[in-house]
Amino acid sequence: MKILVAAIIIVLSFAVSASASVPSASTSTVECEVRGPSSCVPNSAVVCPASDIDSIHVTVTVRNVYGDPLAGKTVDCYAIEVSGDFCWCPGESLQTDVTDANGQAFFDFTDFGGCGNVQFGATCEGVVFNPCTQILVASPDIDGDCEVDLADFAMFAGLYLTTDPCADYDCNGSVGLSDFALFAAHYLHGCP
Ligand SMILES: [Ca+2]
Ligand SMILES: [Ca+2]
Repeated sequence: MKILVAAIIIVLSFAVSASASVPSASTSTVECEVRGPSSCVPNSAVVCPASDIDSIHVTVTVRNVYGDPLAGKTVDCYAIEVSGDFCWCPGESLQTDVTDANGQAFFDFTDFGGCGNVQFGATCEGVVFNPCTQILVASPDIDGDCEVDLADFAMFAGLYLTTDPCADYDCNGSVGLSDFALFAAHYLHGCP
């Protein structure tokens, strides 16, 4: 009997210590924040493949089932295209980092183009976390091929004086001269 009890205690304590180091999808979080100079921040983002407008900062906090932060965990963070067409510069759509003492890893998604809705998700040791809320993204690379070129200019011209968010780079509700100024400033930009 004593041996059985001892065995049960050992098994239970092993199970507790094992789950204490296992990431939990129910307590871990993925939070996205738009940062940068455009007037669309913080509600939406304007990006350029040359990474010289806004960026989306993602904070992943890894916790175990008890809610304790887990340090030293390798996190994969990736873009999820919800709608629209996007282009990601090499190494941009999937990034890897290790959590710090607070169980946090940080990622910045900057070098991409296209228009539509994206969100960002993360996995850690095979556990898939809930992605952050969707973010509307616009870019002078309107067609999402990582080059701001003549094809994008033709699309911009077609959207001029409309209310299309894909070319409303200052988020004032319409596509006008100020949006064209931004488009022109990023003409011929591509991946770094
Ligand atoms: Ca393009
Ligand atoms: Ca505008």
